Amino acid sequence: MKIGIVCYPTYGGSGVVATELGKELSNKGNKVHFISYAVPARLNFHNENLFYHEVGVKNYPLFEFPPYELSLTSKLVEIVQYEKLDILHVHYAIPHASSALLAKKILSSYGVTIPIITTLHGTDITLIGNDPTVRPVINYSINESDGVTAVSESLKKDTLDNFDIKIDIQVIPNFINLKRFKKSNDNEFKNKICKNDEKLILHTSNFRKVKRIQDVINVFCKINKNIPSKLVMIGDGPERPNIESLARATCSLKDVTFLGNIDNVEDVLSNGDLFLLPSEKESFGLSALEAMSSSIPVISSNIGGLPELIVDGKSGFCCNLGDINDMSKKSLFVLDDSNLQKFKDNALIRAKKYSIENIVPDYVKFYNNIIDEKT
Ligand code: GMT
Repeated sequence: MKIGIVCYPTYGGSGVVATELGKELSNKGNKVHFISYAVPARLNFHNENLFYHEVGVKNYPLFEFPPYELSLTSKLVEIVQYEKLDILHVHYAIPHASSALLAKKILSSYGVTIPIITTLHGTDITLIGNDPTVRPVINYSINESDGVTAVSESLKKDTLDNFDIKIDIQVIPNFINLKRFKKSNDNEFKNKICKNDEKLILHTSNFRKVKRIQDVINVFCKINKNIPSKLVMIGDGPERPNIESLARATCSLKDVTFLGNIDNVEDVLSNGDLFLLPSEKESFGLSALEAMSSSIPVISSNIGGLPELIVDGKSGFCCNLGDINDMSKKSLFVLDDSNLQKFKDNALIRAKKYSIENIVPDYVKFYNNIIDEKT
């Protein structure tokens, strides 16, 4: 199959899912063409089946804003036509699905048919979906796609509840490469941070408000009062300065480390004891799955897709949003030496359900059904 993938190239979960999907499909012999404005962050390997096409945006004095969507549309028209793609898989309704739909119309005027699959990852539905400046475009882009997937039952429900949806939405969850995200026995990273055998607590995100990172700090402070522990924060984003100030004001600074964005997240996760994800919205929670694959139990909020992923009381706990006391209490329970190994084992068992080998074939089946139906 020849597949075009359109995604955000940044560190966010949607870009990671799109990139890992494309890499796996190319390993299976499909020709995969990534189309974006920069090389996707995890597109760090190459084989003869992988291609990247950059969308260049020209800005003329006439335009107050650079017209990215139009450049993307034109690039899609070019690549579908000349690479003879069988299907376009776009991640996010706006602007990717809306651009792809315009490209499809243009291509049909040349006699070229291209089915469009849109995957919903969350932010377009749960955060910006109700904004009247984009709502009609999101609604239209979902309904006019040839196939639509959502990354959790919760996101599917939110989409159906908040939009006027006429198309069936298939749930295909996030997936994980268990060979890459795995517990390591050498403790190399942990030994550097936890010199006195403290417990290693971790958080990864893009430091947006919706992640409620202040809860991570506050929960950690309570853990730290009871158990010798260190907190390592991975990622970067708008809230980082506020959170660093909060950490300085409330915790023992020598116990909190901010790593920023790093490429080798798996090395840090490979020695962790507990992962905190107290988000206000989380349509799936890929970072929690990466932790669980590394045998790390997760304490999270009970919102979005998190309760579908984390088996409460087994691979971690899902607590009420913002309930710092409950999150701290449950963290201490998990970290207790008589419980920790069981939670770690269960986290890995749960992650195996979402292995790349289990989930990617669902996308392939979905592509084939849509191609058969629409061409
Ligand atoms: O979590 C983020 O802020 C990044 C965001 C994105 O748009 O890349 O992630 C979303 O998609 C991921 C992949 O499907 C999901 O695992 C995340 O839960 C989802 N984030 C939110 O819903 C906030």
